[in-house]
Amino acid sequence: MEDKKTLFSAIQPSGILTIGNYLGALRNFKKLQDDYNSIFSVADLHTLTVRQDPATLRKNIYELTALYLACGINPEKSILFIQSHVSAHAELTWVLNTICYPGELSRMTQFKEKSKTHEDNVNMGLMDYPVLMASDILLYQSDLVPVGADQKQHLELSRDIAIRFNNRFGETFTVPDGYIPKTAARVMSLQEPTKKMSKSDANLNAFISMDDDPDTVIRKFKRAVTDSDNRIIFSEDKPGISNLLTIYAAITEKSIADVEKEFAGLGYGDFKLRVGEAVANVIEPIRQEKNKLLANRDYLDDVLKNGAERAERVAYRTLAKVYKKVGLVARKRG
Ligand code: ATP
Ligand code: LTN
Repeated sequence: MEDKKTLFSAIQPSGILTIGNYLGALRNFKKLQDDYNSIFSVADLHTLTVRQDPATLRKNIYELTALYLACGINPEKSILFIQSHVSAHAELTWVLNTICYPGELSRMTQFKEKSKTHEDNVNMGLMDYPVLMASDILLYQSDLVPVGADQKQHLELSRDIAIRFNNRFGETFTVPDGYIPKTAARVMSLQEPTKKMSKSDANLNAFISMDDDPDTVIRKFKRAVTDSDNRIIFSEDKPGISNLLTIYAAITEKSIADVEKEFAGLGYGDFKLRVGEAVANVIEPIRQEKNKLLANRDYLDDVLKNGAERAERVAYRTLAKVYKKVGLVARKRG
């Protein structure tokens, strides 16, 4: 690999991605990939922590792979692979589990939230989720991890785990930094703008999926919840309007202040239409490209095979180092 810093990120194939995932994470991956040795993963093992229909999961893994590529991840430069194809992720998780504590894991906000939304299936994997995530990051000696704001706490835990291991066993892991975008790090629901936009929301009008066609996008924005006055300004007491301004600013790459000026005096109806059109303009070509790629399964398999081979070389080097540091005996080969 070239002498650049390393970037790692992953997304769960837990459904069709939303514009929250796109603006908060995926879009930044493309922007950063040239400046780093970049590694992107389809976090399929993470997805198992909530109940999945096996056939749908299999489909979503290819959907996400095609979406990464359609969003501009270049497999010639960056490594794109499926997490479960590199078994070192699960193996390092085992070792890191032995230096992590139930108390710190049960305190994680995401664990507490998901324990409520999936109260019929609060399993060990759900609690261990951040340790697997730390393994993903630490295996590649990652310097930078771009994620949305909701992953900040998990990222901090990854840093703590790296530091804890290094202190106990000697310098082993790079301590990673997070990269959280300035705008759109937390895109909110269109129906309940105090809640994060989520691909698993039961209300389909609450999120814009990267698979929505332009008419659907515009219709969903028209229905977006606003408020009763009619000023288009960014303000804490106007979560609906602020969210729409944020989405528009992020998608058009303008500042919030410029966007406020652009819309001054406009009615909410016209404003929502303009936001919808801007979003549709950006995501429609991505949707078309993704569908083209999905039709070529051999190509996707080839990219993933090559990605896993390249990822595995780096990952096993780190895993061997870890096994040695903790006192395991290396297997003799040949
Ligand atoms: P789930 O709802 O299935 O738990 P998720 O969308 O929260 O999934 P991922 O698909 O793994 O989780 O998230 C991928 C990336 O998208 C992460 O970096 C996450 O921080 C980011 N992300 C998720 N939701 C949003 C959002 N509403 N706004 C901005 N970024 C987001
Ligand atoms: N938990 C992340 C997805 C994820 C991830 C990672 C992100 C899994 N492994 C490693 C960054 C680095 C989420 O966004 N829900």
